[in-house]
This record gives sequence, structure tokens and C-alpha cells, in this order.
Amino acid sequence: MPNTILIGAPIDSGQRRPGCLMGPSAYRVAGIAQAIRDLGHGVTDWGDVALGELPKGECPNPAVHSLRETLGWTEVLADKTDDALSQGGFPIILGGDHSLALGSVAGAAAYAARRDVPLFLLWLDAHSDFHTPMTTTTGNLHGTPVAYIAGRDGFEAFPPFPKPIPADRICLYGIRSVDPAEHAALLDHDIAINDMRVLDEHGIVAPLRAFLNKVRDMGGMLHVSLDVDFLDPSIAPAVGTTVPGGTTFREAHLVMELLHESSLVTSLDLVELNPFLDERGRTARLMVDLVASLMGRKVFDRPTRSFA
Ligand code: HAR
Ligand code: MN
Ligand code: MN
Ligand code: MN
Repeated sequence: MPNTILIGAPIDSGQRRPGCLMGPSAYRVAGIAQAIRDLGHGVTDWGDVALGELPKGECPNPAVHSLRETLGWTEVLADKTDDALSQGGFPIILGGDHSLALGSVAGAAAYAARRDVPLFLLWLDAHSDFHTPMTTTTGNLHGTPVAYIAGRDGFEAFPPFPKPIPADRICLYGIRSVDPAEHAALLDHDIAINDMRVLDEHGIVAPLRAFLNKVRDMGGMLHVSLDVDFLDPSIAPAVGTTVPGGTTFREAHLVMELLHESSLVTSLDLVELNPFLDERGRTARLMVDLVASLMGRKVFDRPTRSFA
């Protein structure tokens, strides 16, 4: 396992509720570095990324807010994520709201493109985040990264996405809140949509295995973007956009264990944690426990099972 590099991304410009910028601190207080070290991995904490001078940028949709801040974060986080991968590290981006994925996935894509390796995206979220800056009605850019990553039009203010990920290499998983404009656009894209209806019917293992097998068969890299609202609000209250009917404690851990067994994950976002809304740190601790499962913590250490 490569050295883990923690990248703090105290970004909250992608939505309107203050608090996400405390996310990186909350993960550190919840012991993320030690939890990873306890599993025998090296950890380097790069601290929190700072914003430089804000880039210029305008958007014709008057609903969009904080565009320049979000552009600034996009540039700097793309650079940091690319740097971490280029050093042979495993970057974990500690958010911050989900707009940070505009940058982190761009950085992973730039790295993958230089190495000529296909990049895949697993989006663990209640939301599809498939708006463009032109279709969003809330103006909250945290609802847009998947569209940017897939190469949709409407991101003219942003740097061109390095190498858009083809739709059939994107897997949405756990979704249960999709706006009409996102729904219409998703119908035109061959993205794997594992909404809760699918997961209830097929269970959570089979659809994930199918996607992971595809990543493995193509020798791909895999970026995982974990939104707190992937989890049910009853176990993860510290998020501004709770949606009922999320994954349970056991389901989420099983997803992480399968990801670990696959050995395919090459970068990870932890997004949307709002510590101001937490109950005695329980959501932050749960997220850290999920990272530990992703990195190999087991209740009972069986001899490694073959993944297939
Ligand atoms: N689709 C809604 C919007 O655009 C909600 C987006 C919420 N996104 C996140 N990340 N919380 O998944 O405003
Ligand atoms: Mn650089
Ligand atoms: Mn999201
Ligand atoms: Mn979400």
C-alpha cells in the first residue's frame, strides 16, 4: 500500500450552509492519521490547502454563487492531488463540500492521462451531482462535479477537464435525490445508476462487484468520492443535505471492505462533513472508521479471500 497523503480542503463555497470548512480539523481530531497508521500504512499530512489569488470567472446563470472561490479551489486541489499521486502516494482529500471533487478528480485524471491509464469514478452519495453551472437552480456548485468529470458542456468558466471520464466508467451508488434537469441528462449518458431502488433489489454487493471487475479488467485507477449523505442520517447527522433511506452502518462498512479487497482504489475524497451539525463527533468518527475499513481494518482477519 502506498504512503497515504492527507490533503485538507476546507472549502465551503459549493453550498450555502457554513460549517464544512471545519471538516479537515474534525477528521484530524477524530484520529484519521493514527487509524491509518494502526493498519501499518505510512501517513503524511500535508495540512490544509490555502487559496491563492482568485481566478477570474463569470457564469451566465445568475443563480450560481461563489464561482471564483470554487474555481480557485478547483485549480489548487487538482494540482495537489496530481502531486500526491505523482509522488506515489494515496491521496485522501479531507473536505470540505463536494465541489472539491471538481479539483481532486481533475488532478487524478491529469495523472492518469499522463500514464495512459483509464480512470474510473465511484460516487458514493445520496445525490447524483450531475447539474452543470447552467442547469443548477440552487446555484450550489457542489451539485455539479459528476457533470464536469463526464465532460458535459456548461463549464466554460472552468479549466477544461483534463480527460473527461467516459460515462461507462462512472458508477453512481446509493443515490436517492435527483433533480429533474439531472434526471433528463442522465438518461442521455451511459452512467451506472445504482440508486437505492437497485440496491434494495440486488443487494449492495453485486452491483459494486460488477463495477470493480470492470476496473480490474481494464487495469484502471479508481477514484472514490464518499459523501457523508451516502449514509443514513440516523447514523450520520453531520451533513447539510440529509436524505432519508441511506446506507446502514453495516452496508457502508461492507462497501469499504469490498473496496479494500479489490486493491483498486487509488484516491479518495471525504466530503460534506459539517462538524457544526454533528452529535459529539459521531459522524466524523464513523467516517474515520469507514476509511479504516477501506484500508484494511477487519473484525476478523481471515486469510485473504480471492476477490473474484
Ligand atoms: N441537486 C441539489 C442541488 O443542486 C442538491 C445537491 C446536493 N449535493 C450534495 N452533494 N450535497 O451530493 O442543489
Ligand atoms: Mn504541481
Ligand atoms: Mn455529493
Ligand atoms: Mn450528497
